[in-house]
Order: sequence, then structure tokens, then C-alpha cells
Amino acid sequence: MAVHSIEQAVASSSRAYVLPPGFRPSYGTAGFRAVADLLHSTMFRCGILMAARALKTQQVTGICITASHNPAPDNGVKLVEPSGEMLCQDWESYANDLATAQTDAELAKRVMALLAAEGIPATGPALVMVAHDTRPSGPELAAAFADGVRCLGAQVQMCGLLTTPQLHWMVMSRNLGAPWAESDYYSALAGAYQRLVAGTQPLGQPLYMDCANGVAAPKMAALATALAAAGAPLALHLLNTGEGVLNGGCGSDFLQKDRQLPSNFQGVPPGARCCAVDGDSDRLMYFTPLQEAGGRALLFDGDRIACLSAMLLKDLISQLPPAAQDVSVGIIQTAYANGAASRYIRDNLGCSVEVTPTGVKYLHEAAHHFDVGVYFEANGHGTVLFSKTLLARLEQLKEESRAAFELLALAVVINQAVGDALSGILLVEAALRRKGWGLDQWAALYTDLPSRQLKVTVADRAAIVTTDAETRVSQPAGLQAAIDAAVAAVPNGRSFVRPSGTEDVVRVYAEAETQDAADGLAATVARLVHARAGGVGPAP
Ligand code: 16G
Ligand code: MG
Repeated sequence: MAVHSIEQAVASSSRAYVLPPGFRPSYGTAGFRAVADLLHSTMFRCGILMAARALKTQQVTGICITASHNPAPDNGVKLVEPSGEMLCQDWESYANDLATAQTDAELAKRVMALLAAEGIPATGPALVMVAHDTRPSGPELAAAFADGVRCLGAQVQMCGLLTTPQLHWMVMSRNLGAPWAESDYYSALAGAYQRLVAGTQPLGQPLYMDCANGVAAPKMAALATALAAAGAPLALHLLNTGEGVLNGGCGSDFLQKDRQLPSNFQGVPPGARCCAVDGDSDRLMYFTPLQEAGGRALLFDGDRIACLSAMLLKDLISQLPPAAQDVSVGIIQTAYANGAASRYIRDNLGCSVEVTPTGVKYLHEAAHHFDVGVYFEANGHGTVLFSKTLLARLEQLKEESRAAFELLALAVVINQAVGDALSGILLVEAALRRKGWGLDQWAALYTDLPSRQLKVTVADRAAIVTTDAETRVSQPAGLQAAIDAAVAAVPNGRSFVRPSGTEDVVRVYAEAETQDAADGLAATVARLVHARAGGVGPAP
């Protein structure tokens, strides 16, 4: 398309997608998110952006339209690089530039500036894949996105309903020249799972899965069919499959925040193996109903999934031929990792630990520093990344070494593009099955230190600036010294604060030897934030 016709196409198509007055979208930790009614212009503009990214890289890009664990009336975007990873951070500023242009003409100018700055040819084949979660606003927003893609003369493939990680996997596979259809996803994961659990006994009890009333329900059902066809059936009870409200009283976020059983789990027997995912199925939490009254749950969070994964990896690596055992395994965590988990990894697993700021993109990047990078946020986002060099070495060994063959299967079971709850379930199930473990043995690895999270509303959360992977505050001056003093007064205490990337609040985390001490420390630190960082409303 000629340059002037692109400018015209953008300016004229943009008339149908007016930026709502006063709406100032900002690319947060994982993309744009807001009430769905506000997002049509943002979607259209993201369509232009991802078409430009496809033209620039000469590869397929993608978008998943989802607001993840947010309430059902919200929506948002997760933008997918050709590698299947999240949009590269260099391009986030373009995303903001386009999303915030005030007029059609200004948008067209900013698009032309982007194309010029990146040396993007005005013509060329380009394809963008689009999927959405179960939110009612998804199809309409997908159409707005598609209109944006077409402004640059690129093609759109509407993939309909998918989990976020499925779309990431499909983009990655397609660019690698591998089978990439949704059905290929199921057969690849199921076949690899079968190879991992061959010769081991089924766990004996069914897995109860909370699908958060979202996209995971139909997709897990399809995966279960593929598992049965591959000869490795998984006994499953799917709950919260869409009869209730998306993420309403259920899902991994609800479970982690409240440690209460999700809706419809009241009849599930104490001790049963249960798991929960979020609205777009990129977060996973295992749990079990506790015996005591009150509907409480014992959680097996991202830290514990990381430990189990690292154990499985270490076991397999130790079975490789001696000359091939030199494999670096790193575990990537955030400051939210429970202190007991970090200590367990250091003292018992002998893996390196790296701490990054919150947000999948930071952990994912750090995971590339190792032959195998295991990254999980405590909230259940994560995966295990294998380096290309290691995969090539394993390929050469797979005929002579069963462990190499199984490590390769593990690399297929675990989504290599992005954290994936469905593939995470297969990882956990395979790890437990291979050890012959129930939840009791998994729980016995370590005991979590009691912790508490609080939110504080301040006039401007950007007033809080952090360093050292969000473990320390550099601004406002004096706040860190006050937090240090509060922490020093609590045995085994730890606390940090950070501005949220998804909500207009400052988050406070504290842990200590007892729940009372953790609660007290969190409350003290919340008051310090309120007093020194412009707290709004009554002090906590
Ligand atoms: C987003 C991030 C997640 C992070 C969370 C923190 C992705 C795909 N998701 O959900 O990794 O833990 O934000 O939220 O990156 P917060 O900044 O509000 O605490
Ligand atoms: Mg999610």
C-alpha cells in the first residue's frame, strides 16, 4: 500500500473508533485493560500496532482479547510476538503512543512516524492471529482489532475462543514451521504427557478443577479427550464451567486472595486434589479443602509448583549420561515468593535463584539465562523454558538415554511460549505420578511462612519508586528506613511495597513467623505508606 494511502486509511477507519473523552489508556504490566465499553479505539489501534510488528518481523503476530482474572465487564489485550512471547518491551511505548492519540489525524501521524522510525515497508505480506476469552465483549472487540490490522494491508485470522497461552503457542509454532492448529496443541501436549507418565501408576483419585467459569472449561475438556486418545487418560471433575459469573467467587485469584474454597467446592472431600485457573487460563494454583469447618483451602501456589518442577528436572538431569549432566537450572521468582520456598530451593535443591520485578515479561526474560529456567510467580503465572542449545543436545542423546527422551517430552508438555495453566496441570500431574506422591508429600517439602497482603490508596502511586527487584523503596525519601525499622521489630519479618501495575493502588506484602505478626507488620507498613506517600481517605 502506498504511504499516503496508509495515512488516509488509518485516519478514515479511525472515525468509527473514537477515543472516549477523558480515557487515557496505559500499557500496564501485561497490556491494556479497562471496562470493555471504553476499549474499541484501543483495540483498533492495537490492530495497527500488531500489523506493523508483523510487517517489521516478516512473521505472524497475535493478540488475545482478555482481561484475565478481572471482572467480566472488563476486557483487555495481550499482544503476542512472533516468538510466542509477550510484545517486546521496546514497542510498549509505540502501543501507548497509538492508544493515546487524541484525534484521527494525530493517530495517522503517529502511525506514519512508527513506520518511518522502524523502517517498515509500506507493503508486504503480514498476518495477525486474533483470539478472545469468554467475555461477551470479545467478538466485537476482535472485529475492531481486525479493522486496525487491515488499515496496513495486513491479513487477519480470526481464531475465536482460545486460552491466552494457546494463542501464544499457536503463533510460536506457526513461525517455527511446526503444526500450529488448536488440535495440534492438544495432541502435542497429550502425546508428550503420555511419554512422561508411561510405566507409572495413575494417582488413583480424580482431579477437581475450578475453571473460573471461563475459557478453560471447554479447552480442558478437549485436552482430556486428547489425553484419553493418547492412552494417558486423566480422571477429571470440571467445576465452574460457565454456569456462573466469570471469575466470580472462583478461579485462582479468588483462591489466592481469600484462601477460601471456590463456589461449588463445598461438597469436595477434604484432602482431594484440586486446582484452579483464571479467566484466560494462564494462572494455575493447586489446593485441597481443609478438614476444619469454614471452607478454608490449603494452597499449593506458584512457589510450590516451581519446587516440584525443579525436583522433576533435577531427577531427570541426574539420570542423563554423566558427561551430559552439566545443565544449569535456575529458578526465577519475585519478591512475593514465600521466604520458606526460597530457603528450600537454596538449601535443598541447590538451584540458582534470581529475583525480578513482578510481571511475566521480566521473569520470562531472566529464565533465558539458564539451560532450563523455571519461573513461577507465587500467584501461579509461570512455565519452564528450555534453551535451544539444551534441546539440541537432548535430541542427540534421546536414542541412548531415556532421561533425554523424557526431558524432551517435558519441554513439549510445558508451553515454551508463555505460562499456561493447562500445560501446568500436566506438568504437576506428571511430577506427582512419577514420584508416586499425593498432596501430603508435596505439602511436606516446606511450611509456608504466614503472610499478608494489603492495598493502600494514594493520590499518585507513581510517587512510590522501587529498586532491587521491588524489594526496596527509593522514593519517597525516608519510607524505606521506616519500613526497615518496622521489619527489624518482627522476628523473621520481611516486608516490601510496590505500586500495582494493574490497579490504582500501592500493594503491601509482609511475612513473619506467625499470622498475627505478619498481619501486624503489614498493617504497620500500610500506615507508613499512607502517611508518607500521600494516602487518600482514612489511614488503614
Ligand atoms: C499481571 C501480570 C502478572 C502480575 C500481575 C501483578 C502478566 C501476563 N500478568 O497480571 O504477571 O503478577 O499483573 O499485578 O504479566 P499487580 O501489578 O496489580 O500487583
Ligand atoms: Mg490470566
